[in-house]
Amino acid sequence: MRTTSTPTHCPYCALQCGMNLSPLPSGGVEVTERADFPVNRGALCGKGRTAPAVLSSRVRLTSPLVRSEGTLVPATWDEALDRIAEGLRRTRTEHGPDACGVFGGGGLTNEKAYTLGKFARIVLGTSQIDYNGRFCMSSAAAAGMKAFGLDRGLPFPLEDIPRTGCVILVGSNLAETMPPALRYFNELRENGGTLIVVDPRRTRTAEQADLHLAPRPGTDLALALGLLHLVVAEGRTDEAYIQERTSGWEEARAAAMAHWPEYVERITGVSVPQLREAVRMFCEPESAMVLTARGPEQQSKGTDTVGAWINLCLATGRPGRPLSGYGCLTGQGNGQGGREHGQKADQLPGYRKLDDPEARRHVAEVWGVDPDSLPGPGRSAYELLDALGTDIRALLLMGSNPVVSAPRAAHIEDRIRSLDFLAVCDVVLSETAALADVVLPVTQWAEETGTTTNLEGRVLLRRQAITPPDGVHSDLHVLHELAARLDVEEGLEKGFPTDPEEVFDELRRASAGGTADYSGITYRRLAEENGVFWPCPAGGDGGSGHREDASPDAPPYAFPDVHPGTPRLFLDRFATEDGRARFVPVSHRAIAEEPDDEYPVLLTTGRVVAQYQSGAQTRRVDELNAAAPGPFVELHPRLAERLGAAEGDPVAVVSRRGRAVAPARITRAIRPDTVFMPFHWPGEGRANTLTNPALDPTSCMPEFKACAVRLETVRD
Ligand SMILES: Nc1nc2c(c(=O)[nH]1)N[C@H]1C(S)=C(S)[C@@H](COP(=O)(O)OP(=O)(O)OC[C@H]3O[C@@H](n4cnc5c(=O)[nH]c(N)nc54)[C@H](O)[C@@H]3O)O[C@H]1N2
Ligand SMILES: Nc1nc2c(c(=O)[nH]1)N[C@H]1C(S)=C(S)[C@@H](COP(=O)(O)OP(=O)(O)OC[C@H]3O[C@@H](n4cnc5c(=O)[nH]c(N)nc54)[C@H](O)[C@@H]3O)O[C@H]1N2
Ligand code: SF4
Ligand SMILES: [Mo]
Repeated sequence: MRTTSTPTHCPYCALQCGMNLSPLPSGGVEVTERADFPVNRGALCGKGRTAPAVLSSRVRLTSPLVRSEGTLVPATWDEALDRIAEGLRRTRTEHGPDACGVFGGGGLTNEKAYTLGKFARIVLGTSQIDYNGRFCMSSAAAAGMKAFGLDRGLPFPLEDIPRTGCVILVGSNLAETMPPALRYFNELRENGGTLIVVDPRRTRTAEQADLHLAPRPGTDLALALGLLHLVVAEGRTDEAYIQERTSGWEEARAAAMAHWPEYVERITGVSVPQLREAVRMFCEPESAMVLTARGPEQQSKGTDTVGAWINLCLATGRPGRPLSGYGCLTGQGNGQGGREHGQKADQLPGYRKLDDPEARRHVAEVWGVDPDSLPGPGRSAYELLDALGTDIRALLLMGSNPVVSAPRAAHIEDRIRSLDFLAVCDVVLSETAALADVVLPVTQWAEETGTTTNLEGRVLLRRQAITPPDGVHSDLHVLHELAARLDVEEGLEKGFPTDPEEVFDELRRASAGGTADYSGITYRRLAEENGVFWPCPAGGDGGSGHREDASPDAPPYAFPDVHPGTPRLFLDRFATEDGRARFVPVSHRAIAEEPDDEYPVLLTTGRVVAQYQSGAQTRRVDELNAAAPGPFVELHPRLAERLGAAEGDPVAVVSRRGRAVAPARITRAIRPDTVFMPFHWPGEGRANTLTNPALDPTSCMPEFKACAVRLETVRD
């Protein structure tokens, strides 16, 4: 047992707040303030503060479980691993490698995400791997790639926010989803800058804003086009910047000019004077930013929607200028790194493309395999889950709880139940793990070391602070053991080390020369520098952080050839071939499922401060349950009155996918045509029973943020 306090990071969201963990004499661990980490300077939200509760063996798994006569019963690790190897081997023999699916998560460390992708491609030989990040930032990622040739959540550190002139925060409720980040926006306003929040609800975040625009859900694309129209009409474009640093303006301009402010007002419900005011606030200061989160992104046109907000930034000369530009607030703890190193269907490490011959050659060489043996791109997350029990017969799941979090969840639950074989690695018995044939209990954040990449693109070292309980092993151990058991080739497991630093060193080589180049980053640097921003190519020292010839006590990284990392992107050029950012010509289109007589109300979904995601972890923490005990339906008094529902009455929300019931929460903070449900709970109040899996054609993001429903009162 360690006795000193260990500096590390929160297990939950993309802010990756720094914290110190100190072992308690009575067992367990206590969170104390870690002021040296700049992102949160010691501040934590309630989830981070109470995270140690999930380390307790009262709520977490400490033994493998295998299904026997219908129920899950404890088993040894050898039995459980053998069962998984057998399930996967049989599926592969009977139905071919693509009948084995793999589903990962954006909460997994870089080392795990990298190893999971490698395991799928070279042990299982399957193309069928994707992860929950597809449900998260994929639309912003796709739009960023199109426009800038590179996708990194924020192209600048959070510390730039207080010094910019104006921020438009689109569909982010960060007062609840990243509370310590609110400080940056408060400082912005103290410094005379302004904040515009775009959200159909008057959230705690919107309450902080100088201007709150409350569009109808699913209409952000029209809103952004309307703003761009006004920018052009009022002569506020930055022509010199457009000339020098962009391409494609004419088409994008023409598309925007078709979106008259009055037309946009009709679509969005945001008045023309408000549109004009937003344009004035955004264009007058020398610097300004647009930041998006899930509101505009989780739409069946999320990629075009983010593209429209980027167009607005480009037309006004923001990206690649000091204290300015477009950024996406990523979501999960490793939402950024999790999408860079190969657990995504179309991707190889270093943000390389799986269908790029040069990328395949490079990565195959690092892996010691023939490039032609690597499978091609597979299906996106929803498509993969939808294929379970049909073409995909066995699934290995690590780091997600789709029974609660996937769109059209009742259908996905059925698909999962129809699998021949399901193995889940988790820290708790999630709703999805409860359906598995084998469940493996894995180590968690405080019990293991690994790296994550936060929303700023800052790679961080999460350090082990305590010894894991008996009976628990790491995800890396699981993949090592499965590689040994699936022995497609003698000794293959040697390519699956269990030491995270060894994995990271291989990841560095695999990412070298790629878009997300980590080759110059070492554990040692991460420990000493409080994180390093990618891209960070290896310097003349080969990336070890030290020259061979340097004396052991020479100051580290004092060498000019050690790359300092890249806190700010695009200052000289964009990552496109010609160095120019690309406008995308986009036009408004409707959501996939407009309300009609039968389903006249819009449902949107999201989060509350005290619960995290599918709730698998936070629903096991008393203090958080006390603050957020269960689901609810947020609705406007006018809608409640028409329905005949009073505060707290059970309300049924019915969509073409199913029916959910939760108590009414009546508030003027929401548009009268819209209801909101948080998605953290399973069972009767599961919001995802209702949601529409209509996918964005580019990013394959489902439309979590808008579908048609009707409301009914519930009589008992
Ligand atoms: N407490 C808590 N914090 C979290 C998480 C959590 O589960 N709980 N999850 C983490 C993760 S993975 C993520 S992705 C982030 C998400 O962080 P956010 O994006 O801030 O979270 P959401 O609540 O999903 O959505 C934000 C807002 O979008 C609004 N919205 C709904 N529809 C629309 C629309 O059509 N247009 C616009 N402009 N806005 C709309 C909602 O009203 C909501 O207030 O949070 C991270 N932090
Ligand atoms: N309606 C609606 N649905 C949504 C959204 C929405 O806004 N509205 N948002 C979507 C978004 S943005 C996201 S990110 C998804 C998230 O939804 P999920 O993918 O379900 O995410 P989590 O609930 O975080 O699930 C992570 C699981 O992994 C486990 N776990 C944690 N750490 C580890 C680890 O190190 N190893 C292993 N093996 N397991 C671990 C946790 O206990 C938990 O069971 O939900 C999506 N679903
Ligand atoms: S804001 Fe995010 S990273 Fe920070 S303590 Fe809360 S959940 Fe953890
Ligand atoms: Mo997310």
